[in-house]
Amino acid sequence: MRKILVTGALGQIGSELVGKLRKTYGKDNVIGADIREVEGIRDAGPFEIADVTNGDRLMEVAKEHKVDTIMHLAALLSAKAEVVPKIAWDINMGGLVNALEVAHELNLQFFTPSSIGAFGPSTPKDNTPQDTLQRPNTMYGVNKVAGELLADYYHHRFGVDTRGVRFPGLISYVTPPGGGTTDYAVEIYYEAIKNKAYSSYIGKGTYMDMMYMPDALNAIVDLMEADPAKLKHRNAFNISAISAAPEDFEKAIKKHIPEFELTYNVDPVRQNIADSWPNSIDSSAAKSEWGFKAEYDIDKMTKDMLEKIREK
Ligand code: AKB
Repeated sequence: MRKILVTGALGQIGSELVGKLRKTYGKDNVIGADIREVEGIRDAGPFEIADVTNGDRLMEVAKEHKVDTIMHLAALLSAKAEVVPKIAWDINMGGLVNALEVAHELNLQFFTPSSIGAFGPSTPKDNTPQDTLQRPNTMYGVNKVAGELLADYYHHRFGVDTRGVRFPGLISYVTPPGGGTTDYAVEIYYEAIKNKAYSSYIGKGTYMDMMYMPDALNAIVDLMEADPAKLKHRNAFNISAISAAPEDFEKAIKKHIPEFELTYNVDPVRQNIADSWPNSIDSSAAKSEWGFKAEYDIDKMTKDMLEKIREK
């Protein structure tokens, strides 16, 4: 049985991943860690306060709980990182190297997500290959490319079992994202139900990759359980389920809420970031090396999102 430490446990991915892992591996075998605490969090299972920029604290928590796996999720997202680039560097890179050091010293299996943000304006835009040009022009992108390389380095230099995916924009009804460029694709559902209207900060015709959270969580577990002998890549598998622009969400939502109205009020900062990212990425390496598959297309996801938000 695994014993897993999850950093960023209260974030968009962490708050759902911890629950899924506890169902799979047992409640006491998954330790959530975050920089803050919320009421009742310790009733659900083990939880520790830990700032990932403090390597000693991370080591202490990992040793105390005798974990064999670390899933390092704590990070600032793309739009927020443009507002505070130096802080983003400290958290995204400082936290990552600390988590990798813990994995190295304690011989832990390691997961951290990269992102479509690791690509830049000179990357091929359509069906973006697994191995291609990566010259991002955002702090988040610089962090993600450096992170992919660093995790590869810890694998080939020290033999750490590092693994990771390039996540697209993740859509979920549980914990809202904060500070991302793809956040509009979550907000649009809440506003569709509340106001039957949404004003998008991303312009018409701007395609980006997206994925529903259940597919993202399955991808993490499947990759971590994959036979290492089959992995040619390790830390930056392209994975995607949906390539969509705001008007595609509008069309899908209108099937359930015909009066829904989409307008545009483009935010130049987030639009610039979106324009530097691919329209669609090629997930074939993830499919062939560890069997990645996504269950949700935009219509299936939209139906579920609207139902679940209404139930809330
Ligand atoms: C963001 O928009 O910053 C994230 C991502 C695609 O990495 N959702």
